[in-house]
Amino acid sequence: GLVASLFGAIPAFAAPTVVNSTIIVAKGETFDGKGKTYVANPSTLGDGSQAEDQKPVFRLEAGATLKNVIIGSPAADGVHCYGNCTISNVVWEDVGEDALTLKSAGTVNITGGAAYKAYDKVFQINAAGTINIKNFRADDIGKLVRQNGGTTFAVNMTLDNSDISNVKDSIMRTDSSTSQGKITNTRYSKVPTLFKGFASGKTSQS
Ligand code: ADA
Ligand code: CA
Ligand code: CA
Ligand code: CA
Repeated sequence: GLVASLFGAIPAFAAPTVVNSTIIVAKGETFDGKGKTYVANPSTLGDGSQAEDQKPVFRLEAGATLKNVIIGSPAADGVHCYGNCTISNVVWEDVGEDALTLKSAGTVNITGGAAYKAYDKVFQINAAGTINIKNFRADDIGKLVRQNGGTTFAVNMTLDNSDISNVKDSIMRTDSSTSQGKITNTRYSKVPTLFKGFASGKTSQS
């Protein structure tokens, strides 16, 4: 009927897809959400609070790509990357425990998209590697990138051409003397500290 065809024609009005069990993007595969919104089932994945050990909405195996996805609320533990992953035009409307975690060594390339309302961390780095963030927006967050507290492996963090506002702690934080942070061409508003915990000479900003 008329109502059904109107809803079909206007994707912005589509109901979110409730994810009951983690969506796995296999090695080397691409998941294209085509702009749809995905939310966690709070009773199976997690309620998006600060409780640890919630499950991710998406799990990316090595070399996988996630694109054109909106992660709504609740977001549980967001996205987990097991090795290299590509994140393109992914928006976290209300980050859960955190937005994305690097779970095993690799490079995370994040281009476009945004993250909002992260009580603490947006990108959690639990393994050695690189995180490159470009053309991104973040607002109302604790930290943009946090290398897991107390870890000493090397993480290379870059942020380019982005817009970051209303940060409680810092943009990039580590406890590792070998990690590096680099911020270029980025606009800030209400960001108290760009870098925390880096050794001298390991950060740059221009
Ligand atoms: C905290 C916690 C870690 C890990 C991390 C995460 O930093 O101490 O053990 O769970 O969160 O990956 O969310
Ligand atoms: Ca955590
Ligand atoms: Ca939140
Ligand atoms: Ca987490």
